[in-house]
Amino acid sequence: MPSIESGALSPPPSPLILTQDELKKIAAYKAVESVQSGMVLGLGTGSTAKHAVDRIAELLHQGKLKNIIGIPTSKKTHQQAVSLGIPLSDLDSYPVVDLAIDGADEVDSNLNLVKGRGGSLLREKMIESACKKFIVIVDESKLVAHVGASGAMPVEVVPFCWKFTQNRLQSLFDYAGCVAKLRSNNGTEDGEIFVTDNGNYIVDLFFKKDVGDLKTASDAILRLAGVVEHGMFLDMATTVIVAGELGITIKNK
Ligand code: ABF
Repeated sequence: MPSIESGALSPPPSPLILTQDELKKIAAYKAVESVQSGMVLGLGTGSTAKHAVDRIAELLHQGKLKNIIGIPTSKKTHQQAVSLGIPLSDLDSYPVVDLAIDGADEVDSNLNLVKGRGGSLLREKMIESACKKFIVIVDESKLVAHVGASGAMPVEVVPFCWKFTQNRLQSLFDYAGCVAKLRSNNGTEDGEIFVTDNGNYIVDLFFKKDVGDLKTASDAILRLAGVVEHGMFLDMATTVIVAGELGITIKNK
């Protein structure tokens, strides 16, 4: 069972309502307190992880952190880190990552995650599965009872005969009323197809009913030829930091 710590925000809760972005920043800054000089760091993607990357750069420039190597989880984060002067490398050179800090789309009480609505799930999963410690940072809107029960479950697929793969994915979860949709840049069916950093497409799965055991669902998706990876991150997060109006909650695996 995950253990839970709670703490007041600093400064303590006030009548001021914090914006969602302020909550994301609070979670991100809390996570960066775990970064130590000399670490190889997985740098996450998304609006929450962006705050963590900014903060790491700030501490580097202040001389409070030294000899950090960042491994970015997307081209966008790569650009951000380069612009901030964070030294970068990759998994080929550093196959063991000390710590990754990244956001998520959904988090359940067992610290299982849905990620990839931002489109970077493959690099995120490669880097975060190579980590000794993986801290997930979210605002409280990301907490769910069951991952995959609401919103898209992204699956990265090769472009070759993507409709075939999409149909097979939908059939796989027929029992859960699955609707599989190719992701486009503007969210419409006839919009330009969204292409990942790896040149692949994303099929988003929407379930009307419970998919059942997540590990079984994960294995079934990964067995389909044409699938590259999916956005279920099961048993990977070691810590989840949740920022809410009443304070920070830290859940440890
Ligand atoms: C990444 O960014 C993703 O895996 C997830 O899809 C998304 C979360 O975005 P945000 O922090 O902007 O809500 O972490």
